[in-house]
Amino acid sequence: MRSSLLILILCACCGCNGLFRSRYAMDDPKYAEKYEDGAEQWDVWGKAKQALDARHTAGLGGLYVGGGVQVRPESSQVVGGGEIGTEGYITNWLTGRGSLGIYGAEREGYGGVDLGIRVQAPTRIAPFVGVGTFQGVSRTVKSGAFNWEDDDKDGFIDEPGEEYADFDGWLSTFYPEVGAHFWLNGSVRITAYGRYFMTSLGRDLDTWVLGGQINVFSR
Ligand SMILES: [Ca+2]
Ligand SMILES: [Ca+2]
Repeated sequence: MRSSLLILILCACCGCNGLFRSRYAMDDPKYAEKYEDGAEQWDVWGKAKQALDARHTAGLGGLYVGGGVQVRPESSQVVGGGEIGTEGYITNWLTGRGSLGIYGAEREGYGGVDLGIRVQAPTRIAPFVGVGTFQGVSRTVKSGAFNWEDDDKDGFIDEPGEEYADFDGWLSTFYPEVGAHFWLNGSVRITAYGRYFMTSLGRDLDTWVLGGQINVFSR
């Protein structure tokens, strides 16, 4: 984070163009209005302010796609998935978001609705903390070898290796979240996050979900 800030400030000083140009969000009307007359070439602090300022974000809203994986050192299965949702800036430091997501592995999975809020710095590189909840259904594969039923409908009852998929009902999770955003320009933002999933199935199943998302905002 510190090195990224240094790069931004260095680029601001050098007036370099491209990804790290000092007036990065000129495609946003409010930002463009504010910095229509850019800082003078050797106005280092003026350039740095332009390069870091994201106070114009209040009122922005838009769609995002994202995805992540569960970090479970004790399991060889990788549970991963994706989501599509919408996020909006209530103020320039507070966003609300909601999405539909589905995550799975070969033998398990879950899908549902994700809702959350984030408190973030109104800056181009924006660390944030948040809280959220995921509500949905989960599915696991269980052994059907000892229940006197032909679970897989293959004409044999309780044959070796017989299994069936079971929906466990509602999976309800709550999570705190930490992460950081980076604005590519005035409308596109990329994000990396970590969420500590605490599920209704017990503390033994708590996991970290590491993920990312890309948002496209407009007014
Ligand atoms: Ca059976
Ligand atoms: Ca069977």
